[in-house]
Amino acid sequence: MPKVLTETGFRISPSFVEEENRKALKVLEGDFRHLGEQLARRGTDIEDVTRRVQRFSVAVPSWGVGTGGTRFGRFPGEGEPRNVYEKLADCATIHQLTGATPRVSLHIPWDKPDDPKELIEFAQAVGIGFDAMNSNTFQDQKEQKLSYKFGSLTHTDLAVRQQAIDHNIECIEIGKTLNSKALTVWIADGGNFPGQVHFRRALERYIESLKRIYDHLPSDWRLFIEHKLYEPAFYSTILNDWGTSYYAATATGPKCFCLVDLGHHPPNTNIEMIVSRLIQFRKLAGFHFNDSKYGDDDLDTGSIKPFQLFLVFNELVDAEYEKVPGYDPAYMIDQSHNVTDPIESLIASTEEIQRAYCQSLLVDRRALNACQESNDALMALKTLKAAYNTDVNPIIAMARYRNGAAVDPISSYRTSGYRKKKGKERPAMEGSKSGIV
Ligand SMILES: [Mn+2]
Repeated sequence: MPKVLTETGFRISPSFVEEENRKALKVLEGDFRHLGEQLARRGTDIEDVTRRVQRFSVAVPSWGVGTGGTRFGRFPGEGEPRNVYEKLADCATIHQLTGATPRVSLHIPWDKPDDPKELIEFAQAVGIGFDAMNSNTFQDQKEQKLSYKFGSLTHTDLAVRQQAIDHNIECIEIGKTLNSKALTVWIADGGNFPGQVHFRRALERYIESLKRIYDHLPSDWRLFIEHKLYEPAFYSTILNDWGTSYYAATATGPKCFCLVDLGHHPPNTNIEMIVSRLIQFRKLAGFHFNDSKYGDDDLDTGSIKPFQLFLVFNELVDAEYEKVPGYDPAYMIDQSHNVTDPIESLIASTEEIQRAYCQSLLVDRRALNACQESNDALMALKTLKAAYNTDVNPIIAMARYRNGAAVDPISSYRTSGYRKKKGKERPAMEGSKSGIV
């Protein structure tokens, strides 16, 4: 057993979860049976849907278990994780209770391990694996020679670009030891003033840099890029929309794909249509889930626009249903938790993602296709709404139970006293903070 395991302290015992579940099971079984009868009348087998929900998973970000912040500041929470091991311990707790988050996405250098072997042993001991690696060239590090103030992969100075390329290659090297299979390139390059950046030349430099990173990609890895309308640059960003992202991914190579982050578009954008386009063009990498009212708010998934989330999943499930070749989306939550316990927010968000997926599985696709072919607009919407308006809580709870997780994860989490215990175990350290962009 790795030495650090004993240092991360309290864990919720499996017998505690079992006892909590025992109390909730009778009511759940009744609700599940009732919903099963309803769905059977619609020709849907609840057992089949439940099995598919059981198999569904989403990655959690290591930076999501600390309290985030805004440009105004940050209000640290009790018992926040202070290092990568404590972050993994919190992520493992989320997986223990949801049964749906078996992988963690690391951000380098925030999570750079001193000893990758020890980190793997620890992860295995707490039952968690590693998702995509995330690079960071949006802030300067202590030992760093050159500054990213005016860009990284698109910088006018070749030496700065090379430094950023080298950092991304280092992320791949660390990821190889952790059995990760993807690199997400985080890019903050852009301009705050008209005239500051030559748009065409900057994009050329970006794609050239991306190709140099791509050259180092292992054969079974994928490279993810992500468009974003604005922020941190407020006038122009290098990958400002999905079209530019699609072009850059295509120019870079067949293993380069486009991520969609729900908060990276102008308000009222038809994001489900962007998803459909990227699926059609075989370039959808997957998702960064969160929710948005105005911009990249990083609010909890499903808290603002649950119908939009359902419509996005409707496209994803449709691609599954039609067996689009090469379709293999990577799902990750990318949120900033400012006023809630991050563990509770990540549990609740996981549940909302499962809900949208489950509702999409209930769409009668033959009926929908018939409506589309006969131009019956009203019944097409009603077909979608029949699925969306179904209360699928019993399926999600049963999927959790059958996966050995908690029937009511937030209730069990609160009853366990996890946060209070971590508050005692993890006194705040000078300089410990969670970054989020
Ligand atoms: Mn994102």
